[in-house]
Amino acid sequence: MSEKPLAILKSRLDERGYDKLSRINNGLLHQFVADYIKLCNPDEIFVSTGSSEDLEYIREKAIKNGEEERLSITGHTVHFDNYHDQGRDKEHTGILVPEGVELGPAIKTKPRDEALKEIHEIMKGIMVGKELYISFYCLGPADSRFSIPAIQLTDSSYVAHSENILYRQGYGEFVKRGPEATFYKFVHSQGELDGRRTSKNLGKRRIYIDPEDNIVYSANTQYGGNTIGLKKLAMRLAINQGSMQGWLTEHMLVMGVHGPEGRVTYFTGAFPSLCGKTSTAMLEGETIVGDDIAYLRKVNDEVRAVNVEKGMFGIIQGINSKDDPIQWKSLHSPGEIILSNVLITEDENAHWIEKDDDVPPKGHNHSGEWHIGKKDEKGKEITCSHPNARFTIALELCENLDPKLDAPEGVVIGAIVYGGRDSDTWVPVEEALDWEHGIITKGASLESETTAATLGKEGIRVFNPMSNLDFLSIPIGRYIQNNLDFGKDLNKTPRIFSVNYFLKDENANFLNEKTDKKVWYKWMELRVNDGVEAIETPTGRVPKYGDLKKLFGDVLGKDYPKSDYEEQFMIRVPENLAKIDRIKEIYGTRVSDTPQVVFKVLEEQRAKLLGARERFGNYISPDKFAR
Ligand code: SPV
Ligand code: MN
Repeated sequence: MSEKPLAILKSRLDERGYDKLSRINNGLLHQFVADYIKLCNPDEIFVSTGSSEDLEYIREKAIKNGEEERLSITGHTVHFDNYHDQGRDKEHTGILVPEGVELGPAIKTKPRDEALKEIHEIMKGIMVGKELYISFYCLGPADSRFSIPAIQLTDSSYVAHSENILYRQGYGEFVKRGPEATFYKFVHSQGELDGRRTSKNLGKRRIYIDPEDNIVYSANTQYGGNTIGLKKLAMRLAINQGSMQGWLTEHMLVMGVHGPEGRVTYFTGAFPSLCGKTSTAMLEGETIVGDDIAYLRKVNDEVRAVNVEKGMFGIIQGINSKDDPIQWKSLHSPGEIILSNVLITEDENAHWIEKDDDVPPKGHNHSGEWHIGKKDEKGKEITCSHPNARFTIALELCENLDPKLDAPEGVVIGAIVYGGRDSDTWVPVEEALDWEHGIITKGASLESETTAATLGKEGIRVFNPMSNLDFLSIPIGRYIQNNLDFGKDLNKTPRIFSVNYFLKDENANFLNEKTDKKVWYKWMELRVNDGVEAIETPTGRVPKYGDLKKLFGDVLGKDYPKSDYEEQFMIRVPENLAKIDRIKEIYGTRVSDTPQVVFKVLEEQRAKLLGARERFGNYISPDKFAR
């Protein structure tokens, strides 16, 4: 007979560690931990209950073992990933599917049996000479119907430290739920390290998601998007679970937008990586609930959302004192912050792309010792920080934190926003005609020019429905249908909007300043509360010039000339028609289970655009549609 899990744990853990694990009355949990201790074979094991003492232990270990270095500001540290491990590895990330299951050509899958064999082979003995950290978390607020407990095994103190900043501790939930607990499981190993303490065997980098067992495996990588189990890895498990249970897991920020007389309307917003999601969630004057992942449920015929996380793993590129004053302040105040892949100078200060002040001439960064002009092995100039360099911070350190972060029932959602990197098609802000129109022509039609958040070439327009394509673990058509169904039978359906922060003129200059988005959110808040009228165009409802002019004055103290409005909000018929062609082509060829209504709604939009072109030409001022 095989050894009992508790006996294995007793033989491998010290007394305190064993005590902590055996206090959780859950045989499946013990079995899981015992299995992976046996397989990975760490030298030491530390169990964290999330007590301040345990959190301190992990923080200190990250410094002692060289995964992080202290910086000049108290509490700040820096971590480096391998030069070639700076983004999510889409190529080697796969959903494990049993024989006969198809998720369609746009979702990366691996045959389950084969992949399990491969990853177990890779992980055999992978933690020899290392310490294993075992931590417990709760995805979502404590005592909430939204929430899911999770356990992480990792040999990286940086990963455990990051999770302690980003997620709510869950040891108590495990103890409380006992044998009832169903939970997500994450096993990560950074594998062998090089002299700079970064993962060495990138050829064997693998991230495998197994929805059948709710386990995710990650090996030979350190970059957060590949390793922080609770983040994008858990998201794939939750999308699958939500699909079976009638709720949604979305790549969305959650924020409170503050209207007149103290009114707060909660928004969610989906944006692909590096498209302004965190800076939107951190807009001055509004309050943040979350910046990356939300669970949405229908409760009493309303849409409610919680932030799965309690911290941010945000992009640091471009943060400066003018455009991002709140983040700027947090990044210059003492507190627990991990920076990753930025430039560190001799006096232990951090610098990043487009920070205030000049780039220091030298320092060390994700490429090792660095100086201005340094080139990599392909002759490409290495920027001072990586474009996907990040900061990890608890939301409680942000002065704009919304008081409802931990509300077990979440917040009622009044609006859902979709936006991507789009230089020439969508207007800066537009309301969908209704739920179905919004889900199809905005969410399901989202495209974005690629960025540094994933490995590969930047600047190519790609299809990214709801900005969630990278994380889907169910067929795209089913996911779109789930979204369509979600809006049915509601008391007050959230309004759906699109935004475009990246519209350019013919000389490739941005048509808007970064801070203009403050106005778009105030306008949307008024729309949700019937405080302002709009103009119905073939693509949706756009603001009236006078309303924006007033808001630009009130919110930004800025004039808003009519010529700016005309240029930004003209309906670009050829570009919109071309987009419909692209999207229809994708849903016709790369998605095998597209709901028919997608084609119908896109065709209706095409017909409206063609009708408008007949009357007014290719580029049409919104005023032409005003009644
Ligand atoms: C994103 O890229 O969307 C992120 C960071 O939020 S990652 O953890 O890499 O997914
Ligand atoms: Mn994200």
